[in-house]
Amino acid sequence: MQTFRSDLIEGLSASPKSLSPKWFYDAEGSRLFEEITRLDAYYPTRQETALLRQTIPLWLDLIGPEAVLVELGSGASEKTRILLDAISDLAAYVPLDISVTALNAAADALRDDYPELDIRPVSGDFEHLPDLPADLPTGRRIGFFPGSTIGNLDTNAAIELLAASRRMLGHNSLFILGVDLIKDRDTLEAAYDDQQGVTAAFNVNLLHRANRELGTDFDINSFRHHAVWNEAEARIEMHLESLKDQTVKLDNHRFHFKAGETLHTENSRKFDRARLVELVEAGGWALADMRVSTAPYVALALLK
Ligand code: AVJ
Repeated sequence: MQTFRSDLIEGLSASPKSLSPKWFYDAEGSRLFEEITRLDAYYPTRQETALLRQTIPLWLDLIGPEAVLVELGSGASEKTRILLDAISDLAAYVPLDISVTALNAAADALRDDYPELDIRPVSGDFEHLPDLPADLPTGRRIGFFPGSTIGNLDTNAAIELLAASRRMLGHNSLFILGVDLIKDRDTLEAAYDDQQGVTAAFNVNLLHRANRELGTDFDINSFRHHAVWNEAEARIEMHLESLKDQTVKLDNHRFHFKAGETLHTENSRKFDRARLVELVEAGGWALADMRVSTAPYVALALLK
C-alpha cells in the first residue's frame, strides 16, 4: 500500500520531483481547502454550486424515479444537499469516501436533515472503486463526481476512473461530472495563488505535514508556493519551489534541492467541450448534455 512516507520518498527521488495531491488533505489541509472554496479568487466551488441549482431540475426527467445517487469522494458538502433537495424521490444515497470518519460524520449530519432517505456510506478509494452494497434499491444509478476533482488525475487515471465507475454503476446508469473550463491565464492563476495566501498555506502545509508525521526537516521558509498555467497541457500546476540549494532528511534518505528546483504537488486540468468528449468517450460514456455557468466558466456534464 502507498503511504505518505513511501509516496514522498518515491516522489523526492524522481526527476522532476513530484507528490500526489491526495496528501494535501490532513485535518489542517482539509480546513485550508474549505477556506479556499470561500475565497473571491477561487471561483470553481461558487460557480459549480450555482450551476447545480440551475441544472439538476433540467435533468430530472432523465434521472427518473427512485434513483440511487452514488457520490465519489463525498464530503459533507453543500453540493450533495442540492441534489438531495432537487431529486425528491431518491431511493438511496451512497457516499463513497476514503475516510471512514468523514463518511460517518457526513452520514449522521444528512440523516438528521433527510430522515426518510436510505443512506449507505461505503468506504473506498475512488482510484480502486469498491462494489456497491448487494441489497441496494434497484433504481437507476446516478454517479456524482463534482468539484473538478477529475482534473487532478492524469488522462489514464481519469479514463480508468470513468470506466470503473461505469462497471460499478451498471447498465442504464448516468454520471454527473463537474469540470473546470479553460479560460484566461490571469483568472486561472489568481484562483490558485490568492492574495490572502490561503492557497500558498494549503500547498506549504504538505511540508508541515511531512515534518509533523514523518520527521522530515523541511525548512519551511526556504520554499515558496508557485502556481502556473501550463497552456500546452491545459492544466494549472502547483509547485513548492526551493529558494536555495538545500538537503532534506527523511529517515536515512537525503534529498537535494537546487535553488529554483521544485516539488510538483498538483495538476488541476481544465477542459473544453472537445477535450471533455474525448475523455468521457475513452472511459466508455457518451456526453448526454453539458451546461456551462456564467463567467468564470465551469461545466456540468451529464454522461450516459
Ligand atoms: C479539489 C481538485 C477541485 O484543483 O481546484 C484548490 C484543489 N488546489 N486549490 C482544484 C485545489 C488548489 C481543487 N480540487
